[in-house]
Amino acid sequence: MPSHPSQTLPCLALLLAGANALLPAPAALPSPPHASASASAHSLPSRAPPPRMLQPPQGPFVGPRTTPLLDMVRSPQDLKPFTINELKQLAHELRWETINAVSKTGGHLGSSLGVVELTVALHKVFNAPQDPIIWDVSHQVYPHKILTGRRHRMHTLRQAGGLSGFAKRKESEYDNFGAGHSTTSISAALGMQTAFELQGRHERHSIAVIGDGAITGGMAYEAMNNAAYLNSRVIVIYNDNGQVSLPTGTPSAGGTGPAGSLSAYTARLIASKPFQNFRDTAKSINKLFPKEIQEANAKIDEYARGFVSGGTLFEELGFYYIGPVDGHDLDNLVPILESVRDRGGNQPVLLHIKTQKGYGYPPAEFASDKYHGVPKFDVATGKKQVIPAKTPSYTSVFADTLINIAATDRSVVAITAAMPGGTGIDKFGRRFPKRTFDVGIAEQHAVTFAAGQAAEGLKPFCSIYSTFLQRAYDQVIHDCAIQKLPVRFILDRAGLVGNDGPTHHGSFDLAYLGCIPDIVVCAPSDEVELMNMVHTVYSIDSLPSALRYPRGSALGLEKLNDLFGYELEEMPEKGTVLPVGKGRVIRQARAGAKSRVAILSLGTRLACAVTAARALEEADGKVGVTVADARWMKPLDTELVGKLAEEHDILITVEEGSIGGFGDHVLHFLALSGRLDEGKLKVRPMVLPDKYIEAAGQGEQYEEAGLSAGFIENTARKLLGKQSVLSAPVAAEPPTIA
Ligand SMILES: Cc1ncc(C[n+]2csc(CCOP(=O)(O)OP(=O)(O)O)c2C)c(N)n1
Repeated sequence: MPSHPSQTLPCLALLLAGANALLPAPAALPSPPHASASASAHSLPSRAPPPRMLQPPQGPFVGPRTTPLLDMVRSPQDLKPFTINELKQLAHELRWETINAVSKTGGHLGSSLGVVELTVALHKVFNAPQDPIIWDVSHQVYPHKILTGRRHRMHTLRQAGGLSGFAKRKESEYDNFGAGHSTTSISAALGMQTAFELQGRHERHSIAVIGDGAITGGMAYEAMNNAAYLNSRVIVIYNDNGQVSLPTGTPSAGGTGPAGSLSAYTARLIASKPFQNFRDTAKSINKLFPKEIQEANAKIDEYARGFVSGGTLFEELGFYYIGPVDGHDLDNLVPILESVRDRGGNQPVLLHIKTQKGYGYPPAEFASDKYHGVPKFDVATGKKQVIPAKTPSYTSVFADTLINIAATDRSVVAITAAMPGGTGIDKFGRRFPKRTFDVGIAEQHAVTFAAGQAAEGLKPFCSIYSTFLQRAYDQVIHDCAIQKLPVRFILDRAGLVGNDGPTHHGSFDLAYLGCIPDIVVCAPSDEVELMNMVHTVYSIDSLPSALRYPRGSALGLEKLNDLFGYELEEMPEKGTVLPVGKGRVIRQARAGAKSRVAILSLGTRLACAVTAARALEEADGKVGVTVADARWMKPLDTELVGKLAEEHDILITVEEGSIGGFGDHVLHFLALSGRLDEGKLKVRPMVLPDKYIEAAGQGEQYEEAGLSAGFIENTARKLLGKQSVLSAPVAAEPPTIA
């Protein structure tokens, strides 16, 4: 085993000097490492090359009945004495433990299964948490959680009060850096390594594990560039599994190939004819060495590939590149990681491993989305427990509307940053492949790319989750708004998102967009309004515009007719262009009411506002409640706001966003226009509370945030001097900074 690659590697390096001349021409992708078609009790996944699965694999899929080795691991210290064979058995038990746990909670399965061996190897070789292991995105940390003392809590994964679905510093000392958004790991690891070096803790190692998706983000290159400049000994493990973008999110979504050219590039580095010839030569030269060195070199055979492809991008960035290595092969992975750990010198290292997403669980391997994110499922059959939605999602209403518009206008293009399934852009892409751009996990680039397209006369719809657009804030201002370039931002998942928790809530877009001059910001209250607003932003050619809507299902005909007074027999086929900056009144306060309340809502909380209004009027014949839908935050319908303020005693604003958003724009206008001067009008903005709302069901989160119908009703009751109908008084408490 090469305990000191600083001795063995230079031998090989010398041998291979000049190898760059033999750089292989790009070749076909080698077949990925593969699991057994079905796993039986106590059997390890076979390493035999797989037959390509054309038919769904047949179960039953069963894991080991007992987990003797996993039972011994309370912390990573417990697995240190394990032999490689024992580590393989541990990985097998860990894989099935992960499958069983996620089958009961739902979660990110495919990515976790792909890194089981890597997780075991890292905890064997490195000394976490003193050696921080930083998982990029950290959706693949379930095996890490199980090995680091959280096995007994896996049944609470992503549930209220339970384990987070991501790495979280406050959850465990082994989660050295939290995440949820991608491409932060190398910067964080470099920062930590720099701290160790400054503090004289030279024995420590910082390791970033980053996928071929996450490495499409620009920050990775900023960090790598800086790492070499700093002569840092940071370690980067590049987990290359060939899935960059997420085909998840819509039931019809198919698989998506890599959106980045890097993944394809690294795949081509391997297995070309000249390369194979070269390796044979290298092997025969190797035979001239003493036996121990031969063995060491054989163990790190994969190193040779790195030398052959000496001109790789990573080496240009100043990294010592090793790979590609089979990331499921513990026989190689452990000694290679030991070599990386024990190396001398002051150079950052990048170890390139090839893995298979969903590895070891045939239904996940077979599925086009590799079970990236799954609901609860039956382990034996792989069948997911999907409760069919009765109404379409807002995402699909958007996608269908955009498809209709694009059918008549060839200048309409759609952009996604690695989220084709989640944003509905996959659907658009199937219809208009040439007008669809998946740019990888590169939100900043997506926005400026769209700005460039707009500058040359295209009509870009740039669909990015609200939370991920945070990444591209300056691009929205500097590249779009200042230049008045008409990019249409479609912000999906605006508001509370449920089990992904705080890193994924779309809480801030109203606040961060509202303060930018020269941008239009709107939020539909229902699916008909969404259709109308897609048509409206399509028609806005003089400014950028942003349209935000939440995760989840639309209301459906029955509720639309009942709550909002529509008289629809079926959904309209297409939307109409709305007047920009004009809201609408949904219901008027009952005539002759003694106490008059106005609820002004922006977005889909409107349904709750109507429910609350009905309850208030029903409970007291002297109370009248008007409900209005603001539709636009920018430009604000000041005429409507002014009228509501003048004709009511109480004005409550409701939105699914943080402080600083719609309610503040209303208050600002009321204050500046003097409508608060006499002190008669009682105003209450209902916004998300000033804290991070933890993972839970979306419904539970609305309750916690105080944005359900009951809370709206209660806020009005309090202002009317009536008794609370809820145990918690009102949502609109002043924000505090803890
Ligand atoms: C900034 C940002 N944009 C988008 C996402 C959504 N997202 C989560 S995982 C993922 C793909 C990650 O691919 P990769 O890094 O290769 O990991 P894998 O799931 O393939 O193991 C994406 C796009 C995100 N988490 N962060």
